[in-house]
Formats: sequence, structure tokens, C-alpha cells
Amino acid sequence: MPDRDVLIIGAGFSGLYQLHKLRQLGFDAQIVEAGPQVGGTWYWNRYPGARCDIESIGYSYSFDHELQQEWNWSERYAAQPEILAYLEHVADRLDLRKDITFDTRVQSLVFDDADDCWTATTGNGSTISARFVVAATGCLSKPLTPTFDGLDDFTGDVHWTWDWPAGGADLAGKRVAVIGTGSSGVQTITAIAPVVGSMTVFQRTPTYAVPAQNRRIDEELAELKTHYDDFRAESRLSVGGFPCGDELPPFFEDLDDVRIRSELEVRYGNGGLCFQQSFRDLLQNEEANARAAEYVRNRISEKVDDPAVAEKLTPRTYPIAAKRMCVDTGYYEVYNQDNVALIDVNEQPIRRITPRGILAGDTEHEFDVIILATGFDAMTGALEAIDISHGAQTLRDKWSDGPRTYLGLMSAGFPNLFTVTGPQSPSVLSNMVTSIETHVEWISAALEYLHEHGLTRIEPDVAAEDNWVNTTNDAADMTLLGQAPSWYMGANVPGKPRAALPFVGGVGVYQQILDGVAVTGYHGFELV
Ligand code: FAD
Ligand code: N01
Repeated sequence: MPDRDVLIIGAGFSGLYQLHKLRQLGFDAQIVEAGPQVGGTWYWNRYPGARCDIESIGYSYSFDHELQQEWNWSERYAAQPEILAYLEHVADRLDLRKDITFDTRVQSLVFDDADDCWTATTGNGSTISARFVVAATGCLSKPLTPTFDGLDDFTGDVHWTWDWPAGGADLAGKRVAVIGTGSSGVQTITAIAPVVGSMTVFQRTPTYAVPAQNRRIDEELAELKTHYDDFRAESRLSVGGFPCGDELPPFFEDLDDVRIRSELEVRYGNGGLCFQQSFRDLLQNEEANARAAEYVRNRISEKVDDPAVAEKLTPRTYPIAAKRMCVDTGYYEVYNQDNVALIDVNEQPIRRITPRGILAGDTEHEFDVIILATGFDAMTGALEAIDISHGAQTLRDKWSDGPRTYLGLMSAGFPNLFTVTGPQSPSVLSNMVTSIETHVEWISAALEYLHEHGLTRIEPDVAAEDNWVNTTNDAADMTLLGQAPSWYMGANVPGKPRAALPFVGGVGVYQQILDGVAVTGYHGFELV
């Protein structure tokens, strides 16, 4: 008999809820977490300025009515310490820690057909067997660590955004380099600009950033709490897992210029990622996309004093929203500071890190601190970092040309192994807490169904999986996603196959598909 009914890997938003839900259903479940405490993303990413870019009222659990009534978010977009405090509070409130093993990384998972169970081997050599495994390992938890020649020779401090020193880093008055201008870079650059002595930003691709319009939300939150459940229900049926209001109709419906302009202005003024839902077909229609992109480009040029710097910061080579947009609080204005410089690494490539700084092009720039905000091996990275095998087949081999899943929940040939917000589910294209709850609840219901029917094994049919892979690829092909070399497509990791990693059909549509599969007795799955 296996040690546990269910092994959950990871103690972030996903793993914590999964443990609670399974306990409620009477399963014997355990979490194994590589880090020293709960929080996942919000434990690791402690860099200055880290905060969510989905509004906290939605970027939070909905499953516990009292929790959402009692918890008070201070700001529209909570900062990392507040989100971490929330997850710690949830762990305490639900008494989750007693079933979590910290500081332990799962290194391999081997499926045993005789017993229908998985055996996990951890970094310290211990083993745990479980009938089912839920990989709550995170979509953005495997850091991308480009090998810059000479990094080890640098005599100053090196900090990665995803592993920021727990006690903070001393940047006051220092000469600081930042490599990377995605969300982590944008937030870090903005937050440290007031304290550094000088800062040089090394940019490879400029980002489209829209303002956060962050603010305290005391009164808004009190009002929302009078109808919070309606808001949550709307979130689950929405495109992105957070209600953004009605978007403009598809672009081909001959929208007039005044209406387009006012829609973009209102959404930009409101702040946040709902900007990318200005038009229903913003990610499908090149003309619609171009209008929104041009609008943001014009705002950048208004914010940056030096036209040459503004031009460098202006994205022109890929459609807006085809790469994850950033939500900023004064990012562009940082470049108006006299002590801030911007280097385009396409013009001046980073040749190597030297003991004193960075050699870019022919110039050595001297620094006290180098900050790396270079991103993640997204969606598949954390899963493929584990040696997952069933007989002669490994998940890594199976996914060598790109992930193959049924519904982003399971992969054929790997029975009893579920992924939360796995590849080919909406996941990173949505408010992830909404998508996490959807998956946790679906997985839990499936396990309950198996238990009630005396079954011990669930696995997708190959045909159902092939169909889903084609569906997700076809859906992505109908969008502009492929036109950006982004982590959505695996393009940021050298050698990673290009494939659309998330399902682009939207949260509401996806939820209905999942419901339909469950209602029909788990259509497309083989249950034994
Ligand atoms: P994680 O929080 O990534 O947790 C996974 C855990 O699994 C980690 O603690 C990791 O240590 C552990 N783990 C992984 N592999 C193993 C292993 N082999 N053995 C043991 N443990 C393992 N999403 C949004 O929707 N809105 C936002 O505003 C937003 N902001 C973000 C900001 C940052 C800086 C980052 C990096 C991501 C952000 N995301 C955001 C995405 C975010 O990752 C998810 O919203 C959510 O936190 C994911 O929760 P999770 O539990 O699925 O994964
Ligand atoms: O990572 P990224 P991130 N030389 O991949 C550059 C979520 N998140 O950690 O664009 C030089 O976006 C790289 O350049 P390029 C959110 O989903 C949310 O910032 O590949 N540069 C890019 O500029 C987000 O999308 C928040 O050309 C190199 C940067 O490093 C996701 O996490 C905050 C390089 C990496 O950007 C990932 O964001 C933080 C090299 N060798 C994260 N290698 C919120 O605001 C990489 N780069 C909620």
C-alpha cells in the first residue's frame, strides 16, 4: 500500500488549496516543498517592488467565504509581503503546515503499474509513495539563469530577482546594473530608482507597460464584500479570470475612431491588464492590435523626456499582449533621472561580466551590484526538472517537441499524475488564482469519483490528448501569439521547442469544457 493517498508537490497558492480540499474529502495527503516555508512565488520573489498585476480582490482565494470577508487588502495591487502574509494566514487558519515537508525537493517520480502508485525520491534520498500525485509546482518557478561569461568573477554583489536576499539588499548610493526588462525588471527598476547612486538598465526587448493606478481600496473593498460571490462567479466565466467589463466588438465591425480612442483612453486611465481586452479580437486582429499598440507607444513618448531614450523603450517588433504586458507605477519616468542609463544590448551586446562590471560592446561599465531579472523556464520547466517516468517512457522525452496534455491536466502514459495550471490550460493567460481553483476543484472531484467507484487509476486516452493538443495549437495559431518571441511560446529558453504553452480560448470557455468532461463520466479519460 502506498504511504499516502495523494502527494502534492509545492506549497504555493495551488498546493495549499489542494491539500485543504483533499483533506475535506477525507484523503490522506501530504505536500513536499523545496522552499523553507509556504508561499511559492510569493516566498521566492522578494525583490523590491514585487507586487501582483491582477487586482488583489480577484488575485485571492474564493473558496472560503469567511476568509474573503475577513481579509482586508490594503492596495489595489498588493505587494509581495502582503500576499505572502495572506498565504501564511491561510496555512495557519486551515492548519496546513502539519502535512507539509519543507526544504525538500522531489527529484524523481516513478510509476508502479502493479500497485497503481507513484514513488517520489527527494533530494535528501527519502522516498514517499502515493497513489496520486498533484504537481502544484508552479508555472514560473524554474528560474532562467543565462550563463553570462565571467559572472563568477564579479567582485560586487549579484542578486537574482527570484531569489532575493531574505533580509533585503543594500543598494543605497550604489552603482547598480539591471539585466532584464520584463515584469520583474520593470518593478525592480522602478522601486530602486529613488535609492541607488546610479543605475544602468540592460534591455534586450522593450516591453509594453500600462499604468497600474495603484491605490488604497478600503471603501471599494467594503462595497465589494456586499456581493463578493457574484464577483467571483463573474470571474470564473470571464475571458481572463477577472472581470474586465465589456470589450469593444470585433474590429471588423467598422468601429469609429472616436469610440476606439475613448475606449483605449478609459482603459489606460483605469489602469491594469484589462487594457488588453479593449477589443474582443485584440489578440487576433492585426489592425485592432496595431491601434492598441500605437496608443501605448504614444504614451511612452509623452513620458520620457529624451526622444532617443523614448525610442529605445518603445516596442515595435511584436504585437501588444503577444508577450506578457507589464503593469507599471512610474517605470518610464525613471529614465528621466540623470543617474539612470539605458543600454540596448542589441546595439551593445553583453560580452562578459568582468571583476568590476559589465563589458557591453567595447565599453566596460563599472558596478557595485548586478541584478538579474532574466525570467523563467515557464510552464514546463518545473515539471521537466523532475525525472518523471513510467516504464521506459519519461515525461521529458514525451514532451521533447512540446508539451502534450489532455486539458492541461494530465498527460497520456503518466497515470494518476495531475498538473495544476499545467501547459495547454489557460493558466498564465489568466488570473492564476481563478485557474488554480478551477483545477484544484476539478482534480478533487475526479479523485472523489474514483474513490466512490472503487477505482485506482485515471489516465487520458491518446486520441483525446491528440485532439486537445491540436485544439490548443489551432486556437493559438488563430492569434498573434506566435509573432512574439516570448516565454508563452517557449522562445526565451535556448533550445526549448516553440509551442504555445497556454490555452488561449479563455477561462470561461475552458471551465465549460472541464465541466462537460466531468459530467459525462470523465470523457476522454480511461478509468480503471
Ligand atoms: P508557485 O507559487 O510557483 O509554487 C510552486 C511551488 O512548488 C514553489 O514553492 C516551488 O518551490 C515548489 N516546487 C517546484 N518544484 C518542486 C519540486 N520538484 N519539489 C518540491 N517543491 C517544488 N499570476 C497572476 O495571476 N497574477 C499576478 O499578479 C502574478 N504575479 C506574479 C509575480 C511574480 C513575481 C511571479 C514570478 C509570478 C506571478 N504570477 C502572477 C504567477 C504566479 O506564479 C501564480 O499566480 C501563482 O502564485 C502560482 O502558484 P502555484 O502554487 O501554482 O505555483
Ligand atoms: O521574466 P521575463 P520576468 N540577455 O521573461 C531579459 C510574471 N511576473 O521574471 O524580452 C539580456 O518577462 C528578457 O529579454 P527578452 C509575469 O507573468 C509578474 O520579468 O527575452 N536580457 C526580458 O526582458 C511575467 O511575464 C509580475 O528579449 C535577457 C527579461 O530578461 C513572468 O512572471 C512580476 C537575457 C525577462 O523577462 C516573467 O516575468 C514579475 C539575456 N541573456 C513576474 N535573458 C507582476 O507584475 C533574458 N533577458 C505581477
